[in-house]
Amino acid sequence: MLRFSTAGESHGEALVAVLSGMPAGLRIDLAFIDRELWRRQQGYGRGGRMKIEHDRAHILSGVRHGATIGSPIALTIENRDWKNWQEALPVGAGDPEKHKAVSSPRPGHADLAGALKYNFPEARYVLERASARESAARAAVGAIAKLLLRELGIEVLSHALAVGTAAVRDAEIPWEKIQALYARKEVLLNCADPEAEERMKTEVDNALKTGDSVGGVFEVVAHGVPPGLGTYANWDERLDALLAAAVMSLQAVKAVEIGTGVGSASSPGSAVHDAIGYEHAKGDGRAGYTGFRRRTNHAGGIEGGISNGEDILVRGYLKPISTLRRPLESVNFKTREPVKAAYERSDVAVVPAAGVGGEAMVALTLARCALEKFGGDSMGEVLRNFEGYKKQLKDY
Ligand code: EPS
Repeated sequence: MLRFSTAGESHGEALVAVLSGMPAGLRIDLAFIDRELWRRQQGYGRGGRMKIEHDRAHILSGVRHGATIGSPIALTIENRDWKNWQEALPVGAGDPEKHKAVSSPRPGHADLAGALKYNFPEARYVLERASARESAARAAVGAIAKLLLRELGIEVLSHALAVGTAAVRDAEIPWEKIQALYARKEVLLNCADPEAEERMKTEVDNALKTGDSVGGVFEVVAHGVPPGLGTYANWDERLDALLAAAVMSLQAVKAVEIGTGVGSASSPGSAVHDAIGYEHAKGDGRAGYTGFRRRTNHAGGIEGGISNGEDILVRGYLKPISTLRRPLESVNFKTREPVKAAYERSDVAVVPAAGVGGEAMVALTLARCALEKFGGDSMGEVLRNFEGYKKQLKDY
C-alpha cells in the first residue's frame, strides 16, 4: 500500500517525509519536485517567511540512478529559518530565557486546543507542528505521486475559485486554462480568470490594509483518470471519501466539496445529474478510455465512490488565516487575564499555496487507488496491468 508520513516543526531544522509503497523503476525528476515546492511557496498575500525559504527536496533513500528502487523514499526539506531559531527551539535543554513562548492562544488556530491536550503551559510547540509549513513535505511526496500518475496519463493541477468574497463568475474552467496557469513563471492568485484575479488581489490588499486575513476556495482537477478507481463495496474504499479526508487534512481547510456537491443539494435532480451519451469509435480507435460521454460534470468525476472517467474535481474551502495583525480577544495562558491574541509574522491569504497542497493530497490518494487496482512491484508490472485494463475498457 502507498503510505506516507511527515515530521518536522515549522522552525525546526528540517521537514522530513517518508513515502513507501512506490513500485521500483519510476523515473524521478528532481527538478519537477523542486518546481512543485516552488509553486507552494508562491501567491499574493504570503508572509515574510517565504522570502527566507527556498524549499528543495533532498532525497536520502529509495531512489538510485534516477529511479525508485522499491524501498521507502525518505527526504528532507531544509528550514533556512532554523538558523534564527536554534536558541529558541533547541533539541537540548538550552537556555529557557531564549525560548519564545506563544503566551495567548490565537482564535481559530490549534493553540488552545493543542495546549490543553498536550498539557503545555503555552502554545509554542502547538504552533510549530500545526503550522501549514508541514504541507511542504506533502508537496514533495505528492510530486512523486504525480510522477507515477503521469506514467498512467493522469495529471493533477489546481486553480483558485475564490479569495474572500471575490469569486470566478464561470466556475467551469477548461483544462487547457488550468495547464496555462501551471506554466506561469509568476503566480499571483492562480486564477484562470484575469478579471476575477484582479478582484481577488483587491481582497488581499484590503486585508493587508486592515490587519485582517481572508480565506477562499481552491479546486483540484485530476485529468485523464480512468473509470474504476475506488469502490462502493466498502465505506472506507469510496474514492470521494478518501479524497475528502485527504484534502480536509490540510491546514486551514474547513470544508471539501466534490464537483458541485454544495449547489446540488438545492437543485432538482434533472439539473444535477450528468446525462450519458455514447460516441462510436471512428477509424481504428477513439480518444478516451471508453466511448461513454458526458456534457456536464456536476458529479466531479465520481459516482458511487468510483471514478467515472470524467475529470475529478475536488474543492477545498479555506478559513481565513487565524494569525491576525489586529488580533482578536484572547486570554493570557499564565495570568488568565483578557489580552489580545498573540501575533507572529504570518500570511494574509494562501489560496494558491493551499491548492498545491490539495494537488499533492489528491495525487497521493489517486496514486494509492491506482496502485491498488494496477498494483505491482515494478513499473513494468504496473504498466502491464494498466494496459490490460485499458484494453478491457476498449473492448467493453
Ligand atoms: C508556512 C510557514 C509559516 C507561515 C505559514 C505557512 O512560516 P512562519 O510561521 O515562520 O511565518 O508562513 O503558517 C501558517 C499560516 C500558520 O498558521 O502557521 C509555509 O511554509 O507554508
